[in-house]
Amino acid sequence: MSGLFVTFEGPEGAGKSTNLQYLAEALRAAGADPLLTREPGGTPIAEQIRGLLLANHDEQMDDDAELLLMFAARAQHLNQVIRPALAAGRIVISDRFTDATYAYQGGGRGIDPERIAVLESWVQGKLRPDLTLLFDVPVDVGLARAKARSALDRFEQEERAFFDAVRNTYLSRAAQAPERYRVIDGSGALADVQAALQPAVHWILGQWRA
Ligand code: Z5A
Repeated sequence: MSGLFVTFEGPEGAGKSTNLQYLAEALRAAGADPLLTREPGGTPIAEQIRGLLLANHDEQMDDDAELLLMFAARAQHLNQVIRPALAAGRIVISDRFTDATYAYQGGGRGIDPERIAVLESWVQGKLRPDLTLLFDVPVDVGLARAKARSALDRFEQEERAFFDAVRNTYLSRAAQAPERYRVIDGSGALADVQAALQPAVHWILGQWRA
């Protein structure tokens, strides 16, 4: 793989989508042509799986079904979009990836991370992000932003303990692999968050030019 794989992670309302667009503009201004994508989703089939995952249903979704659907969408996304773009040397920026599975299905739902690791190896082989930007916000701040923006999806209706576990799992994974993660405080004013992103912008451009 000759491209660069960057992922954006964090709890709801952390500002991932907003700052992803900002990063993309900064990269384009420097002459790069990043591919922007998201999970679950990123291809027509994977977007249909996303619809299933985020919709509110009368029937409760089984935790294992949820986990497997995340990886089904990921397999499609990886093979149709991410791997070809990396092979073509592009910078790929994904709004969420497998760290979200560890945080939501592992931390939030309580699924054993070793089971997630089995699926990660199966679907991804050795492919892992080169850089993960983790936008961290207190749960109350993120939920207030999400509520102000739109109707709540199936995940956003979870209990407070679920979101605490999601946030703690993200932070603990970042602490265990500091070479891959940059933790960015997403709770301040947008200008401050974007200032905090500058070192990552420079790092990505440095890798891309190398
Ligand atoms: N999920 C999973 O469980 N397992 C997996 O493996 C994967 C995903 C891959 C995807 O939903 C759901 O799937 C997600 C996890 C689960 N759970 N939920 N919910 P999604 O993609 O629709 O939702 P999201 O990823 O949580 O994104 P979000 O709620 O849209 O949050 P965001 O992208 O981090 O934030 P934003 O859209 O940039 O900003 C939210 C609002 O806050 C918006 O109105 C902004 O204008 C505002 N904002 C952003 N930054 C600021 C600052 N700094 N100050 C003030 N206001 C701000």
